[in-house]
Amino acid sequence: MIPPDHPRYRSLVARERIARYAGEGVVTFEGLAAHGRGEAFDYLIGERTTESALLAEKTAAALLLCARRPVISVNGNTAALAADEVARLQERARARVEVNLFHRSEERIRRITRLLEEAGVAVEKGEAERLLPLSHDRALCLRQGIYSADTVLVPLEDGDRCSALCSMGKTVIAIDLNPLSRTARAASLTIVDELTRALPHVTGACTSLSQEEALRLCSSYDNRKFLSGALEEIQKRLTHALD
Ligand code: PTJ
Repeated sequence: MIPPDHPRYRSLVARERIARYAGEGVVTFEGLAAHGRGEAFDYLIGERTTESALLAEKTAAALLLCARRPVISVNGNTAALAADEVARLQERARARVEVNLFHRSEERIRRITRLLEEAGVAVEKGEAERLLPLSHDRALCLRQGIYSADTVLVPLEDGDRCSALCSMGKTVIAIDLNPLSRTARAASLTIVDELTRALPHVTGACTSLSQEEALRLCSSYDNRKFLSGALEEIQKRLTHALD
């Protein structure tokens, strides 16, 4: 039982969830390592949504609203930490949700699908085909899902698939606390924020953005600015760490 007044409450709750779902085979051991890397970068950006990340979150909402076929790609960590938020975003963004795994097994797909459905997510199903230009199992996806999407939201991604999706002409929105990762640099738009803080902001903006503002954001964003915004934030915090 983690006391809510603990200064690191959110982080400890997230750890507890990710460890519990690792025990249930939803999250992999590699997913635990990825979570730890995320925590380290979150510390560096001050465990809060920066101004630059908030603008990226609004821009992500605009891209989803302006898309013809938006798809949210969900892996083990995302399902464990944010199944409810994925359900809310799916509804507001009218997006399809597909489970796509790096460490793929039919058993994990089933478990993650069940967890998402219990949270109210409508999950795409069917026979996955090797449709992405990749040599590992992340090439497997659904024809009516990720393959046909024009815009894909990929939380906690690996760089290879992000590049593959971009090379297919898709708009790729990544959520990644590490602004230096290959994913962050390859994506069309990167949200450098923690997943469970980022998703509610994207969902909220899906409701509040006017069509005019959404179109303006879609046509004027520059991912390098979001990445340099995050790096400047980290630099500032490191410079003043002992003040
Ligand atoms: O469930 P699977 O089999 O698809 O595997 C999922 C993982 C996450 C293991 C897989 O995609 C992977 O290996 O990812 P990477 O290459 O380690 O990248 C994950 C990135 O997400 C890292 O750059 C982390 O900093 C970042 N990250 C981790 N936790 C969070 C995060 N970013 C935002 N919010 C988090 N909670």
